[in-house]
Amino acid sequence: MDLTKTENTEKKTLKTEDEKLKEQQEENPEKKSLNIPTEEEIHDFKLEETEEPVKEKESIFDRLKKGLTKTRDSFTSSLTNLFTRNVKIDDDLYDELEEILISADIGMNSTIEIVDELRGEIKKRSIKEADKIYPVLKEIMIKNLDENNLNNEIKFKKGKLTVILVIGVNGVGKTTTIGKLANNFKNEGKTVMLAAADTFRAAAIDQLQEWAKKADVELISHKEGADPSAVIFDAIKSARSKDVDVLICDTAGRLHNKKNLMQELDKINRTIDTHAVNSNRENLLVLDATTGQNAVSQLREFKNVTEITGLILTKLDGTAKGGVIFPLQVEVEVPVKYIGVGEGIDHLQKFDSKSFVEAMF
Ligand SMILES: Nc1nc2c(ncn2[C@@H]2O[C@H](COP(=O)(O)OP(=O)(O)OP(=O)(O)O)[C@@H](O)[C@H]2O)c(=O)[nH]1
Ligand SMILES: [Mg+2]
Repeated sequence: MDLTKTENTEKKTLKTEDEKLKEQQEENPEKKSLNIPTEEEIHDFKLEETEEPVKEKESIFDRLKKGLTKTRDSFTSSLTNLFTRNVKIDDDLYDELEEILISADIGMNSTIEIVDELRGEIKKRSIKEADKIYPVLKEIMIKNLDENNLNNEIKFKKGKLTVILVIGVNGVGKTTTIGKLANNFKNEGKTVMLAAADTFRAAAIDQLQEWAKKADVELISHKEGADPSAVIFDAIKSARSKDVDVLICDTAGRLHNKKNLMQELDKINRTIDTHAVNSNRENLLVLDATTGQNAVSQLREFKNVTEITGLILTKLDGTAKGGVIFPLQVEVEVPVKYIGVGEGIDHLQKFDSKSFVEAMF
């Protein structure tokens, strides 16, 4: 299969979607609906979160908001419509609410959970008017993500090597995300090394080399067709001798049901376990948010065959409906650690449930 071709087509599609979104926004600036956060709220939130320059952070949040425009527009207008059209809070209203949540990719089980909790809260708080439901719903959604998101930091220990293995199916954004992660960690003052363990084709090694150059970090690579475990073995040795803080390993795109590729992954895992004894381990699964419920199946399938310590959800600047984060995190219970909001080196952010739900509404 010509993977380069697949990438190019995907890139084109995404670009077009991006352009479409831009056009839509120009035609329909700042759609007003209930509870869309004000600029001040966004600003305050960002200030709490980090001490980095506010301008850049705002622009990343805006990018996520813009990416989720499609979801937000149909989601919030359907919700507003539902809550203003109905005066009475009854089963029909809850049924319709379930449909709206499911259409935002929230998934059946998470939707049922959210709506059940909402029913309870509405009763407990003696809310009688439908138009008071909206903020309670948002509160519950944030809480649900938060509860399952307590442990979404990558834990670094001073003086200890952290090895991050990045896996996922073809074209989800593994290599791009590694470039962004390298840049992020480097900006945090860590020393970073990359291992080009996608030896499937030369272009994959060159692509990672480009990212290494952009992020200004070292890369360990072998030739096309080499054993990925051998690349990782060398990289661990080199990282150890140079006191590197983080080693991030790229891997070839693979499906959980391709036996030989899964055996290769086993071997990679064993190589890290054996030769990076005492290191911090992370196995991050990259998922493309535009694939909706398919991303949930990918997580379940990968989780059955290998350990996954966290997720990175990419392409949230495209046509993705962000709701997929609920089944991933709440049902399968794997924390989303980072989200990708573009193709640039700065377009990765730590996942934060509050700003995510704010961007969705
Ligand atoms: N819009 C957008 N595009 C992204 C994002 N992350 C990755 N991409 C694009 O997705 C395409 C595939 O990215 P890669 O990083 O090559 O994906 P991969 O998983 O390494 O692919 P394989 O190595 O072929 O399995 C590229 O065109 C990237 O620019 C993102 O967050 N947003
Ligand atoms: Mg790749």
